Amino acid sequence: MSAQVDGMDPAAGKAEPELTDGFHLVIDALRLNGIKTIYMVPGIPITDLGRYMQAEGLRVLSFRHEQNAGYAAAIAGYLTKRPGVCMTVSAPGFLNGLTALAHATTNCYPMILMSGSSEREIVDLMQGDYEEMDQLAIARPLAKAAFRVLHAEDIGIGIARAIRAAVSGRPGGVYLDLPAKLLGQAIDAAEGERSLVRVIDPAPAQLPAPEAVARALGVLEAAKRPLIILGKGAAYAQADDEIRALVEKSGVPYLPMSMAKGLLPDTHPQSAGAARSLVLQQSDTVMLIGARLNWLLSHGKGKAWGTEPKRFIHIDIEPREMDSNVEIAAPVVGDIGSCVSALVAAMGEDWPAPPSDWTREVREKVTANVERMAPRLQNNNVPMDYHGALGVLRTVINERPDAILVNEGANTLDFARSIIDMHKPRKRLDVGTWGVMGIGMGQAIAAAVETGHPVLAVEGDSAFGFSGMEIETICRYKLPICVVVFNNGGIYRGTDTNPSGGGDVATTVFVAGARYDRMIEAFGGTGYNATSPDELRRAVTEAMDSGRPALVNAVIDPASGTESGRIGNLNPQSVVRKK
Ligand code: OXT
Ligand code: ADP
Ligand code: MG
Repeated sequence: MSAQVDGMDPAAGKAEPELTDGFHLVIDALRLNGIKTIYMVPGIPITDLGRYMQAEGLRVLSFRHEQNAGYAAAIAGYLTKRPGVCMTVSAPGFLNGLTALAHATTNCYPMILMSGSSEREIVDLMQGDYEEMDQLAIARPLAKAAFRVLHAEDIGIGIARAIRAAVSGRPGGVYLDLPAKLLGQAIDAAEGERSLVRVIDPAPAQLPAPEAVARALGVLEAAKRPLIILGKGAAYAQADDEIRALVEKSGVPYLPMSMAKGLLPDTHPQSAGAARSLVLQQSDTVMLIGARLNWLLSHGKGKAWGTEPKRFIHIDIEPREMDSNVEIAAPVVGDIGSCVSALVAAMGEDWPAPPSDWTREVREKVTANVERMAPRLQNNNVPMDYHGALGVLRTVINERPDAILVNEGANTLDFARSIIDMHKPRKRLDVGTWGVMGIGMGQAIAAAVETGHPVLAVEGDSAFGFSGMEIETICRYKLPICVVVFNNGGIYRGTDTNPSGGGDVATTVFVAGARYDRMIEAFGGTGYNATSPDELRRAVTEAMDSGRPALVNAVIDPASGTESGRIGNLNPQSVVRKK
C-alpha cells in the first residue's frame, strides 16, 4: 500500500510521485509471504507499525511482556511451519524477547524476532542514543541467522531472507533489526512494490540418498529388539500419516518424547511410553526420528541405556546432528516426510515383524505400569495430590482430544507427561529442550489463536508466575483458555524451611493459601478454587465447555512434590554440607 495518495503540487503544477515507506513495505512484505499474525509489545519506534499492521488487516496481539510474545511466536512457528513473528521495541524490549529467540533456536522452532532499534550512526559511536544497543551483535550468537535492513528498498529482501532462514533446513530463530529511521524512509511506491520478494518453496523437501535408506533398513531388519523414538521434530514435520505407516508397517515399539506424544495416540498398542526404562535399556537398535540424543535421552549412553551396545539409525534434516553423542550406524539426512516415505516405500509389502518375545515383553511392561498407576488416578484425597488432580485432567483431555495441553512446572510437568494421554499430533506443548519456566501463557495464547481449539494450561504455581500477567491478555482477546494452577505453595514443594532456623521463608516457598483464581477475576475472567478432585472436575469441565477465559486454583498438598520432579539427579551435591 502506498503511504501517500498522489496530489497536485500547486506551486510546480505537476503530479507528485506516489510514495510508500518503510512501515508499509514491512507490512506488504509480511503479507505477501502469508504472515498474518504478529505477537508484540508496542512502544518507540514500532508503535505506529503495530497500528498500521492492524489497519492493513494483520492480527496484532499485544502482550504485557515481550518474553511471552516471543514464546507465543516461537510455538506459533512450531504449530504452523511458518515463522511466528514477535515484534519488540529497542534495547529493553529486544532483550526481553531474546530469551524466546534463543529458545526457538534451541528447540528448532521457526521464529522471527523483529525489533526496532536506535540510530546506527549514534549507536556505533556510542554517543548515548535513546535505548542505545548494538542489537544485531547481541542477537547473532543466539539466532540461526541475524539481519539488519538499512534501506527501504532492502526490506523485501531482508524479510525474505529472514523467512527462508527460519523455516528451511533445521528451523530456528532469526533476528531482524529494523532501525527507527528505516521505518520512515520514503521511496517510490512502484519501486517499493518491485522490491518485495515472495519466498517460493521456503522449506524445500530434502530427499535422503537411496543408499542411506537401504543402509537404515538393513540395520533395522537385523535388529532383535528394535525401538523407534519420535521427537518433536517428527511432530513439527506434519508427516503424520507417513510416520504412522512406518511405525505400523515395521511393528516396532515406539517411545514418544514429550511433545511427540499424540503423534500416534498414546493408547496405540505399539506405544512404549509406559515402559521407557525397559525399552531404553533393553533395545539393541534405535531409530531416532526428529529427536536429538541430548540430555533428555541421556546422550545415548550410560546407565539409562543398559549394558549392551546399540546401533542407531538417525533421521534428521541437520547432517551435523549425526554422531553428536554416539556413533550413528545409519544416518538418514533429509526432511522427515521424505525420509519416512522413502523408508516405507523401500520396506515393500512383506516387512518382517520384530521378534515377538521382544514386542510381548514391552507390551507386558506397559500393561503392568498402566495398571499400577490406574488406582492412584482415582483417588479423591483432600488436599489433592498430583495423581488425584491429574487423573481428573486426564479424563478432561480424553473427552476433548482436540484440545491443546500446555504444561510447565517440575512435578506438575513430569506427572502430567506420563498421566495425561494425548490422542492427536501437536496437542502437547511444554517446556522443550531447556526445561524453561515461563512458556505457559504465551504458548497457550498462540495455541488458541493459531488453531482455534480450546487450551488447557496445566501450570505449577512457580511456573505460572513467570508469565501470569498475560491472563489479562487472555481476557482481553477472550480466548478459550482454561489455566489450572497446581498450587502447592512453592517451587517443587511448599514445606521447606529456612536452613538457618529463622529469618526469611525458604527460597522455594511462596505465600501459603494463595488464591490465583482471584487474579483472573480482576480482568473479567472466571475464577474457581478447587480443593478436591471432584471440585476440580466440575470447574475444569465448566471452564472448557464455556470457551471463555478461566483460571482454576487447584489446591495441592504442599508436601506431595519432590525436588526438581524427575530430574533431581541433575542437582549438584555439595561435598561440604548435606541438606
Ligand atoms: O519406565 P519407568 O519405570 O522409568 O517409568 C517411566 C514411564 O515408563 C512411566 N510412564 C507411565 N506409567 C504408567 N502409565 C503411563 N501412561 C505412563 N507413561 C509413562 O512413568 C515413568 C516416567 O516416565 P517419563 O516421564 O517418560 O520418564 P522420565 O524418566 O522422567 O524421562 C526422563 C526425561 C528427562 C525425558 C523427563 O524427565 C523429562 O522430559 N523431563 C523434563 C524435565 C524438565 O524439563 N523440567 C523442567 C525444569 S525443572 C527446574 O529447572 C525448574 N525451575 C528452575 C527454572 C527453570 N526451569 N526455568 C527458568 C526460566 N527459571 C528457573 C523452576 C523455577 S522447575 C521450576 C518450578 C517448579 O515449581 P512449580 O511450582 O512450577 O512446579 P511443582 O514442582 O509442581 O511445584
Ligand atoms: P525432542 O526434544 O522431542 O527429543 P529435539 O528438539 O531434540 O526433539 O529434536 C528435534 C530434531 O528434529 C532436531 O534435530 C531437528 O533438526 C529435527 N527436525 C526438525 N524439523 C525437521 C524436519 N522437517 N525434518 C527432519 N528433521 C527435522
Ligand atoms: Mg509448585
